[in-house]
Amino acid sequence: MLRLAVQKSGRLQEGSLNLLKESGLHFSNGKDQLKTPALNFPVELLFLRDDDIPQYVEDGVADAGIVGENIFLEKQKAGELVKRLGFARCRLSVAIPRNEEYTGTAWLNGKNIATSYPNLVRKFLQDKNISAGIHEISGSVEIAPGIGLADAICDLVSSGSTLLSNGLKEAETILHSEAILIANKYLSSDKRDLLNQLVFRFEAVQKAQRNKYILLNCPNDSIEAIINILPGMKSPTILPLALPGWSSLHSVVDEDDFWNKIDQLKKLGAQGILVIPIEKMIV
Ligand code: PRT
Ligand code: ZN
Repeated sequence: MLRLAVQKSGRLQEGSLNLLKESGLHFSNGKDQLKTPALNFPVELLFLRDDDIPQYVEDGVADAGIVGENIFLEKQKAGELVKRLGFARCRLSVAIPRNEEYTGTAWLNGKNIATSYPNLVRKFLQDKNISAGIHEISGSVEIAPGIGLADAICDLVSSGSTLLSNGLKEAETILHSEAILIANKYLSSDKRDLLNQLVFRFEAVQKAQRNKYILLNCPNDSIEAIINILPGMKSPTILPLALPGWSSLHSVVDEDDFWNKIDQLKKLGAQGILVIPIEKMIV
């Protein structure tokens, strides 16, 4: 049985539970309990505050956990970063009052920075050779300059609207973060094996999210050119249409350059293009 820590409630919870669900794991009614076993895979979920997850993983109370990279790096607990999970993306940034003119990191010399991330801020200041005070607070960091508690803050930003509504502007980004899977460094071989199975499923889900299944009709003399644009996994499937001189071509396309490819395909005479989500993808 692998014990996996996830956030009890908050910004990481939905993404974590969705990933597990899409990976085929079923749970009875997780959220209100402290722990719950999966009904069809030897995993037990522990519901914890995100700040506590790195410690639990270091101690081996949890074998693995899903947590923000920001928390993992800040807490400085022993643990292995197993996989980036691509959700709960944000950045840890230094922000200053909007009416200040930011002249580069030297602006921070002699200033006071309020943050919930003292270790990451200290490291940033050391790397940049800046001497500034760090004022550790656990919440509502963005109000610190306004009430005269600090000259600047360092906090997580996603849309930037919290900074805006508190009269602040982003000056430096010190970390880009997303949800990550971490694990205890000394798992038994049985647990390591379960973790690998879980990672294999996560990867199948992530690959599927990045790719689309594409079907189109094309004149036979365009097939070769279209195969060059849509090489697919091994190679595309070609099926003859009832209409002579035409074929149906099925392939997989990466979502990122999807629109580019659609334009090229249309130029080659492709018609009836269908793009369909993929649920799981194992290469
Ligand atoms: O109760 P618990 O301790 O478990 O939860 P928490 O309140 O400490 O954390 P929570 O749920 O707020 O965030 C969990 C994780 O989500 C963080 O550690 C990050 O990895 C990730 N994440 C992603 C964020 C954000 N985006 C985010 N925008 N965490 C916090 N914020 C906050 C930020 O602190 C600021 O107050 O949102 C505000 C800024 O958002 P914008 O959109 O206005 O820029
Ligand atoms: Zn927290």
